[in-house]
Amino acid sequence: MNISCNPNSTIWFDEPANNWNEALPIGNGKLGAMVYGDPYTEYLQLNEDSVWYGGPQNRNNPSAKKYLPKIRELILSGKIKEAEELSVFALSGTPEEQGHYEPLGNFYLLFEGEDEEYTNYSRILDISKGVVQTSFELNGITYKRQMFASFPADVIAVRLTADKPGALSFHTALARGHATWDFSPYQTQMFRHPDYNAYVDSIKNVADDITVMSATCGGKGAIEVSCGIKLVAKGGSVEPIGNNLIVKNADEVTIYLAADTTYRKDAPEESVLSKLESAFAKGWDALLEEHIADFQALFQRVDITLCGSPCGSALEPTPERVRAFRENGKDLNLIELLFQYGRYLLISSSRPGSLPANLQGIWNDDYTPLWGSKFVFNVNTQMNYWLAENCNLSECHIPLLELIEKMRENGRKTAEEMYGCRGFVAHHTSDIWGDTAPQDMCLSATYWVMGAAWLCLHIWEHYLYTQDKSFLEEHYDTMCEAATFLQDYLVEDGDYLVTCPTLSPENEYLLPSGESAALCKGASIDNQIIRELFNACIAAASILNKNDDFTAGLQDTLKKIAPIQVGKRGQIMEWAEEQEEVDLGHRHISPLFGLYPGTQITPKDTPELAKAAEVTVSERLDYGRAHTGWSRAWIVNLLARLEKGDEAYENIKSLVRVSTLPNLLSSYPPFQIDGNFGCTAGIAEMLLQSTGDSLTLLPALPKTWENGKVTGLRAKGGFEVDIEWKAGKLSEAKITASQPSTVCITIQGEDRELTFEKGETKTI
Ligand code: FUC
Repeated sequence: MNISCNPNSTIWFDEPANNWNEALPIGNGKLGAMVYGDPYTEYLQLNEDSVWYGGPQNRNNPSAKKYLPKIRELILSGKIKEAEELSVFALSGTPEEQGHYEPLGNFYLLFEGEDEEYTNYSRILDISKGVVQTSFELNGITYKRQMFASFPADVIAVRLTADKPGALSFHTALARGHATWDFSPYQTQMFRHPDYNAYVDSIKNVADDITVMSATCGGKGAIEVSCGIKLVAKGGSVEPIGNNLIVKNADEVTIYLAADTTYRKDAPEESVLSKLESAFAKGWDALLEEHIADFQALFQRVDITLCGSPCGSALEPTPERVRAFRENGKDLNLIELLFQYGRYLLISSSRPGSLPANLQGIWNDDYTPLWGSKFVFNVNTQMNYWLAENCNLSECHIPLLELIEKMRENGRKTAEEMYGCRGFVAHHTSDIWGDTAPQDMCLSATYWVMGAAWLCLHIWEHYLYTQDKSFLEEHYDTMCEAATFLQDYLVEDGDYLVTCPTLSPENEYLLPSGESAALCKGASIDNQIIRELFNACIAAASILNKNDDFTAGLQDTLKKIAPIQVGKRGQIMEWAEEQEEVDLGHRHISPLFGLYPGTQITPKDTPELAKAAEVTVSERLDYGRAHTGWSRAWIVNLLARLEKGDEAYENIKSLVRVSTLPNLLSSYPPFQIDGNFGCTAGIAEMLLQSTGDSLTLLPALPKTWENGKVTGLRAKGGFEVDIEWKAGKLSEAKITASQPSTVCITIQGEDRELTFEKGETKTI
């Protein structure tokens, strides 16, 4: 198989990974690895998406209902510090932590030899195929390793070859603990592997060619994990000794690796063994062919070409390209690569049947990762899916939509037990059991009840793009239940209904006393989410012919939700009343929810609010933030909606400059995947925007992207769109409608109306 060296689909290094930030990710949605590629110690750091500490629990605070009226009274009468003090005791989860994600383990191939020099080294991830290839020369022999994670077979497959017979001598080691600190040849090490197997139950050779590792994640009713390898050698010998497989003088070796847990399977080891046998029966060539066909069926739906300034060269290793781009910002192939990398990462971390991409997708090497590597709903998890629909990966959205359903039952209990409300609620994070109680004791994040409401907008988005009415019918009640919770949770405050207690994630304001505070009533983002969700429910009801008392109730409530307000500095107000921000450059840009991902602020329909949104974006940037990858990516999407192409591109450059690791993963720091996904979504948003009734082509095209072409983007209303431009002007667009429709097309300021038959393509 040939590996691409296209500058827009290749990430490569001319040396092995020195650390995780240089390793290369592969994944099939559920099972993943970071590939290090050391000639002497090949290292695959492994993950499986259901390897989590803990189990389902009821953490709803039993005192919440009793103290809720008091907390509300304190907030409404301005006694914020007292309300905060009480909320920490009465509203925090009991205990305050949900489960957290853990690594699956480590897989090593330890080669014989004593540190001879190797040459011609390369380690390549071909994102157009989902294959990593390492090659190098040692003692006059060229060695090659290829690996991929197959979705259809649910295995990682590894193939080792050499251009001289009998050249492969190594042993395997499965482990679950801290990664080896020493990649020097094992034969030179006296003390091998401290803490190497700190978190494992057993590692055994269960056959002459199969090793199985078992582990328990920890906590009551803990998840049990099984991970196995099966090794097939051509030539030479394979001998099981201890819990290793010792290969001597083989010509070629293939290894299959599978993993399962009790989260999905009653007998994970049986399942692992059966996957290993099926992969073995199929063989490397057929598996690889099947993998590439499966992967490319998704990946190749969208293509992008940006020209206009000197193009980059894949001949330079990726870190060099990034370094050069930081200085001159010229390599547009790198932008194409970043765009497609987001799509690659979503295909590799979120497939039907897998769990949603967490804060690190699936790739994490820490047993207590930052923020538990959970699902975080005050922007991060949603951002992971901003690209799913417009970048033509609708199926990859499914795991998130399933998690919402998993949270529904728990969310009903939390709503009732903590707040005495109907409907279902989620706070700002969840785990794989769909936990909905508050997480942490963080005043600026924990006591926020808008998680389910925001998430349910993904149901509506999925419908808008796919026009799949049966999907909408199936999930309509879920959206309504999230709305019902809010109907009950809202309290009167003068002429308005407000959420209370709440906060504006994760910003703080100054009280007259000079102290900072976070709790408040009626945060602007809450009002915007309520409007977006209630209007989505009303629209869905009309599509499904469900107009009834329920939607009439939503209409009544909407009349009492405060409009978006403009503050003293000309900015969009973040709180119900004008407050002095503690941090004007805060990374969260919550008050602009209505601009993106929401639909309430647009330059065309609400020019004054759009102007105020610009002020807010500038303030956030001027005061130095947007420093995390995801915050910068949100800014890109906001600027795209404001039709500011050049500024959006400047922020993509900053994302590369400040928040991109050598392996092109986005950095919070540390690695957090939302920045990658948000960046891809933002680039698509710069080229195409849609509402269902309208399509805007090239709404935010930067000057330096003079000529280019994008194919296969999706638009709300069920359209697929190809756009080509020359000298900054549209040259051709091809629009295909999935159903009969009339749509207004805006091309660089000019509107025209087009009517489509089902399946019809029109070229402009
Ligand atoms: C939110 C953010 C943090 C971080 C975390 C995972 O709490 O404010 O910056 O991204 O999620």
